Amino acid sequence: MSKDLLQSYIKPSANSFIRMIDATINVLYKEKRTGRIIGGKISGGFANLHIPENLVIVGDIHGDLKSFCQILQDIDFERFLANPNNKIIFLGDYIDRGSNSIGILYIVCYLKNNYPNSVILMRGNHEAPVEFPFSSHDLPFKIAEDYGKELGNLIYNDKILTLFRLLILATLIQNQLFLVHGGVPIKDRSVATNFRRLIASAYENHIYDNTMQEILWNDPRQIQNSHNWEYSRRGIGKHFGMNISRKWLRMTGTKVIVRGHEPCQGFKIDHNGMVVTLFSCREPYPNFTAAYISLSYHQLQSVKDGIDLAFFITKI
Ligand SMILES: [Mn+2]
Repeated sequence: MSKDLLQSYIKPSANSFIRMIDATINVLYKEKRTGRIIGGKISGGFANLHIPENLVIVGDIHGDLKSFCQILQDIDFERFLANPNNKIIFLGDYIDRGSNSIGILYIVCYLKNNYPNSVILMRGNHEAPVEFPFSSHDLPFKIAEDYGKELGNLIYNDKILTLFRLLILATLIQNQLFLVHGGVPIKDRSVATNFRRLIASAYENHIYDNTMQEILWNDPRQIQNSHNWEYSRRGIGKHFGMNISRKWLRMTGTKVIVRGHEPCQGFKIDHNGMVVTLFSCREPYPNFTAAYISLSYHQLQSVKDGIDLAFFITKI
């Protein structure tokens, strides 16, 4: 990506920012209405994909434009995304903490608009609905700073919150990967036969059902108690143990749960290789490392656990 191009993304004018978000909202509405994406299906908040020709996964970005552009450059994104059988999947947490949330939002919208079949935008806890308050959500203030209070309110409340509602909550890549931002929900009764429906409608049900909240906030831990979960120290969401990971892998017929949500040295492996955490920013977390996953159809097909998958992680 050229420097000039990059500069123009850093501070889009209010008009071009609004136009870009509106266009993305339309693309996402259409995707949900038709259920169609090349190489898979979309059903509400659930994306079901065949193994793509090439796959890139990006974890938490948190407004870190430098790491983000490095990843796009590394994968030669224009060539990569021009093939609709390739997929780049973002695990969410595009915004907050770093210095360039607006620029990142603008670029990910640009990518979804221009390459709708090659890009999956998932929802992180920083893209949560207003019913889930949490600290360090600085985007609304940054927007008011850049565009003024009145216009800023309109951009955030009418445009950005609508965009967030349309993001994907979980992506299944057939036989291989199950992707979420935070973790798998702890619930187990009657989930087995209809986990697709549970996730597809998790946003619509989020006021009285915890599925969405847990997908966005949960973390994998070693749990000693018999239910294999405990409340999270984050104050929202839960810690899930190895048995719950095993259950979800069996239910979804996949081999690894891939998630973001926790800073680490690029990646970490939990639950004996059943869970891989990927982290893709550095600016707001200078003591940690940014990384991304990149692999081909045949490479992904050969992955049997998180230890195999880690072989395809590049630190930047
Ligand atoms: Mn997160």
